[in-house]
Amino acid sequence: MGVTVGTLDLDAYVGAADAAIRAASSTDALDAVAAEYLGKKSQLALVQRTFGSLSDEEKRTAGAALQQVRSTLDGAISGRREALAAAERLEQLEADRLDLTEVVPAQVRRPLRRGHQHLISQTQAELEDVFVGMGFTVADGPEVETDWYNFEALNIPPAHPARGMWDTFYLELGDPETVVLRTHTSPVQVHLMEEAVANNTLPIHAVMPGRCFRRDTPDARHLHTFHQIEGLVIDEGITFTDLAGVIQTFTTAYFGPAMSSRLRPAFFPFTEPSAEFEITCAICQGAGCRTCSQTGWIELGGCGMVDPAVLDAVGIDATRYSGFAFGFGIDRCAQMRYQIADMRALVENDLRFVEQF
Ligand code: FA5
Repeated sequence: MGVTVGTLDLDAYVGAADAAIRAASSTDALDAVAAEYLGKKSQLALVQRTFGSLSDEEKRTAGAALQQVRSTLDGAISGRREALAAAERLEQLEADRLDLTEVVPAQVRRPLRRGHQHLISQTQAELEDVFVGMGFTVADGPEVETDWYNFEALNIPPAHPARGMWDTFYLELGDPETVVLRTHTSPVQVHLMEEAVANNTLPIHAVMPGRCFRRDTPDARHLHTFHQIEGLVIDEGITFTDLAGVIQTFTTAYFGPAMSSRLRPAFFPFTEPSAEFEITCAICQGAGCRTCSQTGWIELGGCGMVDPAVLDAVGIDATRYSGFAFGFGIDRCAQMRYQIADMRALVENDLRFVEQF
């Protein structure tokens, strides 16, 4: 027979509480069980309040028995609480686990914001494709050049007035004014010719796209960092007609047949004769505007027959070989094809502009 205090059978009370503690399936449910069996309104607390009518001896015995019940149930509750808390932590961990193999259903998936190539890169790729289609190879060269490659090997000696055509950024490397950010892609011609001579791989039919740098003040059709695509053909029996034909083919492929163009005599120290290639300004259709400085024409590039002095400088036999070269602005081509009134828009990184192309 168990101990009874007042009307409360303590063994039965502990048994019922134990069963409820074990049945509690969450820490919240366990809190409720604890309140029911040990809280202020529990039967245990109610019995305690009747102690006033007991003798001192009875009080001591009953008090000790109730204390025993309390500590038994406290122990059971905290044991159960630990087990439940551990299980809940595990559940949370499981829920938080990142499943890298998970396939998110299409209707839940957020659309990917996929970037795309900048218009200048697209234009470069498109121009390369046109030339590859004509049998040219694509070559690359350094953006930092020595004075020799950027100027001297191209028949532009130190005091030559033509140096003024290219406002140069000099680097503080080596002797003063000997290392430059290339002002045009023409020095890549020199690298290719040297390689072809060294490896005995003439003829050359190549284009060389890349970045160029000049101390130009940016305006509607100039940037300080821009892009050119250089072309070089060195072979036997090459004439100016071949040059004109190549320019005609590539500009028609890029701009379409409706574009009107002209070749104007010009001067470059490394070509003779030399010309500038111009097209009708696409912004004003030739009427004259701010972009073309009211001329109605936009220069896309320079070209000419490779000067025999340049062939001599790299050791190519000018009595056997001849060639032509050209250098066109890639940014300028894109500007005219997409009728961009101010070239600076290409590099200002305004997404509303860039995303149109
Ligand atoms: C040259 O750079 C010569 N190397 C071209 C050449 C190559 C002539 C081979 C003969 C044989 P020019 O400085 O004119 O030439 O530049 C050629 C083209 O590059 C220009 O017509 C223009 O389209 C582009 N360009 C030049 N400077 C800038 C600039 N600051 N910003 C944007 N485009 C430019």
